[in-house]
Amino acid sequence: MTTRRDFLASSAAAAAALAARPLAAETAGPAASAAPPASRPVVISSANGLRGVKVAYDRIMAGTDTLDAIIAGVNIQELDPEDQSVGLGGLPNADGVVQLDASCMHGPTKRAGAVGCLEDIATPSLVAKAVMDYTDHTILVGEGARRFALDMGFTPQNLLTEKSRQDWLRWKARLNPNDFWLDHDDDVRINTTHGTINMNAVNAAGDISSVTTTSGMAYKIPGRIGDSPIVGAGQYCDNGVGAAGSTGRGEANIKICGGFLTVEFLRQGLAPEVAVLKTLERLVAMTEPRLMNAQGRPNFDIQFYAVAKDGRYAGGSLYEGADFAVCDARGARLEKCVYLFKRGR
Ligand code: SD4
Repeated sequence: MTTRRDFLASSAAAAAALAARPLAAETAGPAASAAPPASRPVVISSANGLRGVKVAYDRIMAGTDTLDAIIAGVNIQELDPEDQSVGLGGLPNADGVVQLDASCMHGPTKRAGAVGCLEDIATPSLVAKAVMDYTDHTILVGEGARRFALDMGFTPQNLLTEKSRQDWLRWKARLNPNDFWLDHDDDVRINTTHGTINMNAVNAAGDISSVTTTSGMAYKIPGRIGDSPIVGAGQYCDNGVGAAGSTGRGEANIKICGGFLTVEFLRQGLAPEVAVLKTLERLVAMTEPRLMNAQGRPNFDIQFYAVAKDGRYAGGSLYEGADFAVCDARGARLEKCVYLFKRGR
């Protein structure tokens, strides 16, 4: 059990570590020493999981396993047709087909499961868990993943909502001014919603799980999978250390195995807010010049979320302004991510 004094000491150490390292000058965010004492259980997620962290926390308090609890949490976004970045209603690929990715890890049993390019099933997080529970494999993709899901009793449905179909048609029409599609709605912005949901939890006994689920990048090339179904990138969990996951540009995360890397930084004893910032630094160092803006910074954003076994947690974003969701004994709320760069500088 981490005492308040232990936590403040580690927060002070984290602040000192931050000060000592060559992070970008404006590295900031909520002061580490302002963080409340760590407590367990705690559930954290990307900001769109605000409802989900509460559901997961309540289930954990009622004795549900951490992975079942957080999957129930992300199911809310997966089944919400209004969330155009996850599950039902997700924006489709370039062919107008919704293809979903998800992965999960269960700390106590050291197991993992994942699906990529899954069609017609609204809850890929549950299919990923079924891969984990019922097969000796880790990742199933495409038609094989779909057939597996049907065999496991999942119900197929059309995941392309009317709203997402209209958004896709608008994107398609504007692709090429010289093609035979007429560009309607000139004043309407093309919807390239970013989203994805990553959720991580530690219970009172210190058992940990993680899950990430997404419809991936809007209008992606058919067959593309992002970081979400890659164990070690989109999420990672080690029951002795902690869990971490990501939302944002998956192509950037895959190259640094960001979920795994963040957990390794926790293993080295770094505080979660330092761990996520160091992962972001590595990501910047691995970014190709073509993706850098005039200031030499990535022209995209990405977030990492981390929870340590003792209940400390943090969210980190490349750019200032991102929130993440937390639920613990103080209730469900959004908190600010620490960040590497201020916007527009
Ligand atoms: C992906 N990481 O497929 C996901 C997308 C995402 O906000 O998180 N968008 O690359």
